[in-house]
Amino acid sequence: MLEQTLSTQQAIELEAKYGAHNYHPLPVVLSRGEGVFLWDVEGKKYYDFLAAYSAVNQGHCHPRIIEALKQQAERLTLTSRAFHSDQLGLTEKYLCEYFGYEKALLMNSGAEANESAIKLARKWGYEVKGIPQNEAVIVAVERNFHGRTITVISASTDPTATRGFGPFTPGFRIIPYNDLQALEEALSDARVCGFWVEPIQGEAGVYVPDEGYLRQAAALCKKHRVILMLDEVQTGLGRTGKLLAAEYEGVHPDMLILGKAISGGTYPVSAVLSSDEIMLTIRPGEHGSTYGGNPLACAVVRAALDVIKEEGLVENSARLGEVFRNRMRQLQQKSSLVRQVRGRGLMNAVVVDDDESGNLAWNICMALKDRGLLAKPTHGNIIRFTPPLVITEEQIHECCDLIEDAILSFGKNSH
Ligand code: IF1
Repeated sequence: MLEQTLSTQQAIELEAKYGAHNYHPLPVVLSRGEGVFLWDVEGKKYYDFLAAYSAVNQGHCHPRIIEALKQQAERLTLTSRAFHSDQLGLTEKYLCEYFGYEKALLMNSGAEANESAIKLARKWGYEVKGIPQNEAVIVAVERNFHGRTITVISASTDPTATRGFGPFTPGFRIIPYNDLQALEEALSDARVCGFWVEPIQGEAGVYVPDEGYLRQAAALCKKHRVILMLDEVQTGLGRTGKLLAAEYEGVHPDMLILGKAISGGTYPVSAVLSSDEIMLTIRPGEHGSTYGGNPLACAVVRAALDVIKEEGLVENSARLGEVFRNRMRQLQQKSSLVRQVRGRGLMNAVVVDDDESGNLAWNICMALKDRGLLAKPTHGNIIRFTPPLVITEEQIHECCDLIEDAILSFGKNSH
């Protein structure tokens, strides 16, 4: 079939007719991306302020990463783990040295990395901590988001993520986020093998816990011999102004879960990094994945992580995150529609004065789209702003001007 250029309407209709309706996208159909920019099928240009939920920290179609993808794609893309490849060991070593761990397990999606983390924590619980078989408990927190698979959503407190998908996997204890007393109490149960948490809750709407929470949680995990399982799929790789959000608290988690920007938005890759003691509890034939650690994924990961270091994306994220939040706080003074601004680095959210319907947040995002900036609300009245980390200060100011203009166009400009 000839490559036909679809109109926005045609593309949306095709998806409606032939695709699962598991998303409610903004009515924009994108056909090209470069750096912080996206173009729709009508050629309109946008700033991308979602960056595919932090998978495109390096910017769209980064030439270094695309080149690595192309080179490897013409050599060898998949052997399966039935055989070795010349890419996997190199990449496992690269990841271990990059983040300071003894072993890496490469998977494909963030959910799969979290599933693998659950299996590792349980196996370690039985074989090393001595928890009775099938009694291991993993502690998770309210408003968590770790993916969409059945075991992962078994720990979810979000009815939208769970309704109609039961029965669920047992072995999870849910406690409030940012509550050390609840954590201490939960960890005193000798059957607990892991504490599974995001350093900053992304999907819930960029919830930053109190200063010290993560550090004291790590200390409690050590005291109770529980694995600290940090899900940095979204917060990792420079997004929050540090290579890992855990660094704000000087925490080096026993188990680090990565995804999204680990491959710079070019190819699905995820990983669990941990110690020999934990990783080696899984033996040959006990876990795997057809595409896990494939040569193409490996080549892309090394290029994607090189880019983060060589282009100073962590520092850029920290610096421009401050600039962005300052601009949003100035806007808060001008408009009663802006209820709260929160975040770290270039992982920010603006809470608008909206009812739970989220109509205002949605309409603001539509007004932003008309002005050439793409963002999407989460949980009704929270608009997440997470641009690629390659954005410049000048572009941040231009985008803040667009955001200000859009929000002020909804009236209620003064308190
Ligand atoms: C959707 C959310 C963001 C994640 C964390 C694991 C995963 C994610 C902290 C799973 C994935 C994505 C999934 C996507 C939208 C997006 C999202 F709103 F769903 F929660 F980013 F906030 N841990 N988040 O954020 O990784 O399996 O998707 O590769 O499912 O709607 P995945």
